[in-house]
Amino acid sequence: MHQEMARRFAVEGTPLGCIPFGSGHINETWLLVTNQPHLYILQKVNTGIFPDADGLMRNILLVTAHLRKKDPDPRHVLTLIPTKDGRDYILFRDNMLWRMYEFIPGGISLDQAETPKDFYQSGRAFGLFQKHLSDFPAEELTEVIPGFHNTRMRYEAFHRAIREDCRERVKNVQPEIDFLLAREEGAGLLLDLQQAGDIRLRVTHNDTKLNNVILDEKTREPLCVVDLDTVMPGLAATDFGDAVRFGASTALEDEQDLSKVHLSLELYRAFAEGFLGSCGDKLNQTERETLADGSRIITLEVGMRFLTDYLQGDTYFHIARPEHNLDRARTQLRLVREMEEQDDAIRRMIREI
Ligand code: ADP
Ligand code: GN1
Ligand code: MG
Repeated sequence: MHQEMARRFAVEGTPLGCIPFGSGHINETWLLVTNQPHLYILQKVNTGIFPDADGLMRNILLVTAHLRKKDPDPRHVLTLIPTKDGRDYILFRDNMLWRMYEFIPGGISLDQAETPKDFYQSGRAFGLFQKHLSDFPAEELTEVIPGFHNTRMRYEAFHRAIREDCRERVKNVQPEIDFLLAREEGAGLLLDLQQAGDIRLRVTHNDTKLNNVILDEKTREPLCVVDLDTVMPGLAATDFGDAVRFGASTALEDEQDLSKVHLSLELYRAFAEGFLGSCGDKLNQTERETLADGSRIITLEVGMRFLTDYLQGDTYFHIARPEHNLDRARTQLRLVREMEEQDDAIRRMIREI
């Protein structure tokens, strides 16, 4: 199927083959090789998760056009490859979304920072992304997944999964459930501040994992922010926090040996310096003061989403082993605990920066 789809796009040269690519949990991604040096990224977007394919692609077209005005370097912004009949993407049988991007040459995408500098650079990339979109009218974007980072709604889904217990897995994870339930009350903090008008909706990325940034493989400078499917109105603290949850851990997101999983304040600081250095002047005082809350709350939320998916039989995130989502949930809860323990130090550090 993907070979057939690849042939429908207006690529240079003749497609030779597709190689599965990247470590995303949602879409299917291939590197398309042709008989020319030019490479492409082919993706089948998960329309079970993103049912509004047109709205999603419209967001990406709007946002990339805006970013290109700020920085015309082709390696710095994703570029869609049109189909041979001049469309921006293929909606096959009304529900299968296929698209192609220029491959960003000379870049790397990391699941773990090799040095704090790498993570600092990813902070710069997401900070610049935020800054460049700070004058984009957020209301023009479709909310592709309503309530994507509405932690209260995520709690409701979690409660439902526990009640239904369709795979009879609740009995395996009572300590993890208790951990999450004990923190439900504080989880709406950012939502309350937003409702009160103290922090505002901005155009945010909403999935700021380190592997969603391409760094130059030689200089390790930021090249391009990718994975724009979830770009929509959101909160700066969430973008900041999601990056830290993934990248400031001393282990991979799915590490099974929890003794290896710690929050590194050195990495946290590196990201915060990069991020705030690029967009700190665009944020108001409350936004800056709630960055630490953002990292704790989003880590809690993602841990809960992994556990919810485990309880529901692993229908959302791609898994490679039976308890993969449970392993992921456990690393996140471990990080939440350490964020709580180090809360004072984290706040002090952010204030210093
Ligand atoms: P998912 O939603 O499944 O995470 P992504 O859009 O993030 O899908 O793509 C998966 C991975 O493919 C990314 O993490 C990145 O490493 C790589 N990738 C995506 N687009 C490009 C691109 N245009 N050039 C180079 N690598 C890319
Ligand atoms: C998913 O697509 P990917 O792998 O970059 C998920 C994020 C989670 C992340 C956890 C659309 O991101 O919200 O934080 O996994 N994306 C979606 O690793 O749900
Ligand atoms: Mg991704």
